[in-house]
Amino acid sequence: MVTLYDYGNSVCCQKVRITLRAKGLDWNAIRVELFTSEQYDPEYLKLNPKGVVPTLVYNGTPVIESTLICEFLDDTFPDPPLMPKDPGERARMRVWSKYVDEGLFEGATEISFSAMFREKMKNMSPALRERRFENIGDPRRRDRYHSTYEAGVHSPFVLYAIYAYERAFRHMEATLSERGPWLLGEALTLADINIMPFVARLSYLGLLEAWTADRPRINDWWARTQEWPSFKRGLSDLVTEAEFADMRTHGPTIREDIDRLLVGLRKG
Ligand SMILES: N[C@@H](CCC(=O)N[C@@H](CS)C(=O)NCC(=O)O)C(=O)O
Repeated sequence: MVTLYDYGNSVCCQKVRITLRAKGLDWNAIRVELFTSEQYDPEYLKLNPKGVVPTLVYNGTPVIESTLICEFLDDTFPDPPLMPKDPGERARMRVWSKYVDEGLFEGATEISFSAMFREKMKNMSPALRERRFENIGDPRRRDRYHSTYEAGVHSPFVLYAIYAYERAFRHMEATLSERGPWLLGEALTLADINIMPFVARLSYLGLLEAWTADRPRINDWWARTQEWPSFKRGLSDLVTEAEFADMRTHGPTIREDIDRLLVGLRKG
């Protein structure tokens, strides 16, 4: 029995849900309300000491960290395989999870925060807002949230986010031109699944073009991704109309700033 502690429009949960769908698995979903800080409930912290989603529980064993959860699912349910057997190819696959874990995750959060969640948080009571900033006392995370809350798109964390996407997309375009149609070649792997929610988020915010206007191979990859049934069933079908509308409305408000910052970054 697979249980997933989940939150609808969370990029990390989306990775896991796509993988579950690709494996043909059903799961029991338990929604953790991030905006009312249910992730800090002491019982939940026993499963996930970081106080974040997702957490997967399989036969009583909790597994945390979305990248590790996806690999765990592939090890536990080998059909169809989503990781190459060859160690060199496997290392190549993990380069893409590194991009996510060392830049794109924070990047997607900061860009979404500056465009959208920031507005939502302005309407919270100060006590609830502070509690959300605090997380479980992680000072780096608190400073990052504070910075983007105060300065919006002018926070240095948004600049780091834009750079993280630029670096990953530069490599992605070059890789797809050498091997495609997927990141490791013929077979769709966890490399692609890892990246999917992060491209989807920019696209739904109406911002993807800022990076990909002159990157046709990423656009082809994204078009193929949107047609893949496991992507639809694990991600796009589960985003609510209200969430789509929020992203569509708020994303474009930071487009000019993103363009300006990208120009600066590309000049070096
Ligand atoms: N590296 C972790 C990151 C998990 C994470 O931070 N998840 C976000 C949602 S995408 C979360 O739970 N945030 C809680 C919060 O914002 O307080 C993973 O990949 O699982």
